Amino acid sequence: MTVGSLAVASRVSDSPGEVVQRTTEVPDSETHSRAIRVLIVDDDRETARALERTLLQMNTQVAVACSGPAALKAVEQGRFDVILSDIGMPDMDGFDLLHAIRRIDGQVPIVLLTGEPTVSTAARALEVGAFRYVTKPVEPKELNSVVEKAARLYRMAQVKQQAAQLLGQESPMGTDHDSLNRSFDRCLESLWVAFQPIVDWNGKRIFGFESLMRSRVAEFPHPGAVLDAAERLGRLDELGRTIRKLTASSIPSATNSPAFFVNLHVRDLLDPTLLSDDSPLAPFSHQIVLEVTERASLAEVPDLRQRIAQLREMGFRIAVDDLGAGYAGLTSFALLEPEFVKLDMSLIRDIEKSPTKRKVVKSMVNLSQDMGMLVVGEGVETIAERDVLVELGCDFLQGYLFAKPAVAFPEVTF
Ligand code: G
Ligand code: MN
Repeated sequence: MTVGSLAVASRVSDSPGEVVQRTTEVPDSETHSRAIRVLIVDDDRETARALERTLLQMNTQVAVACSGPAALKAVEQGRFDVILSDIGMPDMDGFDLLHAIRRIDGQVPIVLLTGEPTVSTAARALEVGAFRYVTKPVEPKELNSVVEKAARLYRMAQVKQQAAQLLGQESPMGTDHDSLNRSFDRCLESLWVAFQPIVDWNGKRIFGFESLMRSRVAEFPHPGAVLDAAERLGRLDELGRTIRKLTASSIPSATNSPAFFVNLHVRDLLDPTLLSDDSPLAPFSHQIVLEVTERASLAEVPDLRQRIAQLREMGFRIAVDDLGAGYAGLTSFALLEPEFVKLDMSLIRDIEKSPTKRKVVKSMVNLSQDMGMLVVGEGVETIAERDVLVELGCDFLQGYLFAKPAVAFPEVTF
């Protein structure tokens, strides 16, 4: 089997290692938006052809590789906006290919396809940083939509990088994969967690603390930058485990057994160590509230209900974080049936000046309490905001007014 190079457009070859490229004829009016460059990787030529035919119906430029090594060669030589790869292939499977491509291009979205879907491969695909996991046969509509979304995301990543350069910000995302990995190693080694009190204002006591990850490495000046890098490097698991270990190590030194609120990334829900009995948080599970943000979709977590049920069985409680900031629907509520609800600070800001915000928050507080949930108002910065939230019946409050996140454990003057 020969490993072919990227053939010139419209040349057709049937040799298995060869990469073949075709371009759609695009009417003039559409040429302003550049064709999406897609690489299809599948050892089954029929499938590859079918995918190619579908994609050529949209504004794409398609190359086909019939093996992992041929695909790698193509990625080394050309630029792609999206890579669609089969998982089961003889020379190099889709996961190995994904890892190999990440060494060359840290950002290009990779969609993994499989004819034999299982929960564990789906979980693994997302854990290692695949953009999507799709089951074959793929409906043309779904294929087009996934490819379009992936290409758009890739362009956004590139534009963000350009913006950072323009603004003179040294973006670690612009650096190559290996040096980003090294910076991230340093970041993990020196990572620390800050704690911010969550108060019961009426009872004049600290109810608990939220643990918040903090970086000491200049390339990642804020937690968002750490998360972006972890996502890009496929190292979200390591990050989540580090945060949970650091949080757990502080818990024994707290007095009066407060609750501890720990933020989870959606991908943490796929990490088997979260559910394992010897995880660092497990001994304190009855004190722990796991926060799941409203900002991200939970659609990609297979078995979500079962995972959440298992966490509850272990003693953990669940909070929906950033309520009001995310998706319009109530899917996270329905799926998680949380014990706590955390209202996003955008709803809290200047609430005393906005009758609309007061009405919305009042309804949220009432509905949550009707469902047996406790409500935390986040990001409280002023006395006026505090007083309104107390009046509206918020159970707990958190924000700079009481204490900023700091080393274990900041105090509050009531
Ligand atoms: O998404 P999540 O709610 O977990 O984010 C909490 C973030 O909000 C933390 O980074 C924390 O530092 C920040 N934060 C906490 N209290 C306040 C506040 O009163 N005002 C503002 N602007 N940010 C806050
Ligand atoms: Mn939070």
